[in-house]
Amino acid sequence: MSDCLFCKIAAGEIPAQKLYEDDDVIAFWDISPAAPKHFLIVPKKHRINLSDLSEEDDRLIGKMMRVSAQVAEENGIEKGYRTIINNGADAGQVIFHLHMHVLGGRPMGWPPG
Ligand code: DGP
Repeated sequence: MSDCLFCKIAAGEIPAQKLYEDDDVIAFWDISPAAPKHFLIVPKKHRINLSDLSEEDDRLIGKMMRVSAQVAEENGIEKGYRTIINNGADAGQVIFHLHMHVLGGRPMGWPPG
């Protein structure tokens, strides 16, 4: 999508501090971290959020989950981290390109706010 920030980051048109990239997904540090380690896993395909997925995306979502664990381990938070998808404005989604937050490096409370 031409006017999407995360599409532009995925295409290399806007810089980000990349942690991982392959043909399907990219991971980069969140610009506004909510934990000592906070990165995002983003599919390169434009999907608005979970509600925008179809069956053809099943492998992609599986890869996002696996890559989150790999990048967490590479960045020293494998003993405990939280993955979050803010799905829709009421859940706090502000960037309408699907992304998974991965947060670690501090104790996490429950329930989340
Ligand atoms: P959400 O509220 O789930 O839509 O989270 C969007 C996240 O995206 C938020 O934690 C801040 C992050 N973010 C927004 N703009 C940029 C950017 O230009 N670069 C990076 N690295 N992260 C961004």
